[in-house]
Amino acid sequence: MCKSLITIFIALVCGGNLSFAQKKNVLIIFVDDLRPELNSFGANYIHSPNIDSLNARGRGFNRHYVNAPSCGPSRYAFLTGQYGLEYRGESNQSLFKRAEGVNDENVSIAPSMPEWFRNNGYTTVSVGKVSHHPGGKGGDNWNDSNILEMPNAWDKHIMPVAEWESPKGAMHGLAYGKVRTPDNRNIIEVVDGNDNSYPDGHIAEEGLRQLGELAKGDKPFFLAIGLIKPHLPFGVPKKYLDRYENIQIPPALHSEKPKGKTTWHGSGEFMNYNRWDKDPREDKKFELELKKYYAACVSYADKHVGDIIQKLKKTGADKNTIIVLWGDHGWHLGEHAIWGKHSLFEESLRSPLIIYDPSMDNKGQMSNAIVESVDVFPTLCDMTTLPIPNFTEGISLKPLLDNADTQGHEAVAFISDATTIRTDQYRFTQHKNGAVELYDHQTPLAEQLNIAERNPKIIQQLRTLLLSKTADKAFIFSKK
Ligand SMILES: [Ca+2]
Repeated sequence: MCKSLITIFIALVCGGNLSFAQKKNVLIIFVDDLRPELNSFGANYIHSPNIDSLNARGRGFNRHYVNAPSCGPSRYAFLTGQYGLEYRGESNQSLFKRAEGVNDENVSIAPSMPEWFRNNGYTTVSVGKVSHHPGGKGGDNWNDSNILEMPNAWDKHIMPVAEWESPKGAMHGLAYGKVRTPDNRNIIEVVDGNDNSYPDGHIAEEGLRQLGELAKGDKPFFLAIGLIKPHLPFGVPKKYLDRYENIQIPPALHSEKPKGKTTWHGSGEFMNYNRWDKDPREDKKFELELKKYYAACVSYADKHVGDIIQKLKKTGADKNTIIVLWGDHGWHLGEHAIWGKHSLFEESLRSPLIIYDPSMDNKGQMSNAIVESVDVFPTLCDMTTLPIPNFTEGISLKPLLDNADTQGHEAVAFISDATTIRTDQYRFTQHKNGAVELYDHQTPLAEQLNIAERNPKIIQQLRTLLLSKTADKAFIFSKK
């Protein structure tokens, strides 16, 4: 009796509904290393009908920036609503480092987004690569149940490893269970097989299974499904590559290596693959071939996005489910002579974000406002009428969902030895060694011309803004 009264009281406080079942469900689809290389984001040579269809029904954010240009720290920011500057230098270990604090009763760590939803009556499930390690476990093969990346976050966190045998093996898996090794690491691969030739087929299937079960439950659900492609290696079933056989893919718009101190790097992650001694920075034919493989991997991921959304519709839960699609960072396909991510240029930081709510107005209108990944946590709380936590560093995007013309705000991002802020007009980057970069996006050369030297006043203003947005943590650089 007493318990049911408390339940009703909590339900009333949490938004006026009489039961949790009336809360909107949340379905988040993570796509690894997906830059806005999508038809509806302007890359008209890409076949991405399912993501485009979601975009046409929801709100696409044309200037969404991640808070770090690498998988681990970017997912940290998205999943906690905090920049995570205190973990800079931890790179893909940042959520594990946070978990050490969560597991220490003498340390107070704010709940993550899934934990917040779980504490507020949601069933939370992750499938695939949601946090950095697919399945969310540590250890040598990323399958040690005693080492969790996000303690308390999930009711279930699943990684179907199929014939790859472990989450670590599946992460960079080649076709049919082959695991990437120093001797077996071709950068591109094509097989005449079905969708399950690569791990994403299995992740999507498990995602559909979980979706079916969750839709039957009496609690609202928070389901995150993380696809691994188009992450390297660019391996893909042939039918997706065939789509690009007669398609002209344009070369990189600006492929020159930048002068002076920047966050340019030599693309070690990429160059480490077997490339048959070819370098796309010098070999135009190879450049275009790689871009086709990236495109094919996007189409392969898009197919799974379509299956997940179809399944949601079949369950009937679509009428009460918010859908988010998020790329965990951008990717240079040769721009600034970089192949990969990890820089603080636009190409590494800009990624697709789409938010769909069945009840929203002005569907399909793209927002051109600057927004950042830490905004998603407060936004989803706002949309589901959960309390908006006071510890997130983001801002609810609900006003932008209500009206696509609403203004955004500056976006912060960092790597271990530099921090950047993007405003409507500028990108300002401060390096640990004191060097600065300033780019004016209202000029044609944009990030190809560093104008820092003749604009000390603008730099001072942007530095102050950056410090205020990060509670002064922007320039606490790692000791590495
Ligand atoms: Ca990634």
